Amino acid sequence: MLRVFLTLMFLLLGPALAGAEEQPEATLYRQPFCGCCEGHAEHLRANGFSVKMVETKNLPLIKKQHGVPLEFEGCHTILVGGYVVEGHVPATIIRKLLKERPAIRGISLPGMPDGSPGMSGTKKEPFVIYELSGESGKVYAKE
Ligand SMILES: [Cu+2]
Repeated sequence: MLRVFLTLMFLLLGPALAGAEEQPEATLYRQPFCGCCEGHAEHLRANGFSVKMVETKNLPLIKKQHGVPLEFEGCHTILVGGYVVEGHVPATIIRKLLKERPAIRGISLPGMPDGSPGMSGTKKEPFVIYELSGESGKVYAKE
């Protein structure tokens, strides 16, 4: 009987646990009416993230609270897995961050580069994603 119970628990919980790992929960803070923020949220959802959108009229405060320096500000701020992700960072890089779990506050793709997820236009050069850490200007990844 115990064995049956354990097998059942495994069957019930196994997929749920795996699912939690594969579908990171992200909270995206944006200014009202930001269209490209919506575009980035759609990109993340299409890549298996669950995204909660929060509108705020005081985005600079959110950035300040999570230690995003002025020069690394993007157009919206995402909290995911204990990290802050600033701007239009591609989902693959966020997954890399969540997998590697480096000892940094987060990452940023400053500005709004053409062709980045959620942005229109065509990509002209590799996106440079910076670390948000004590070492200012350290590159986390290029995509
Ligand atoms: Cu944007």
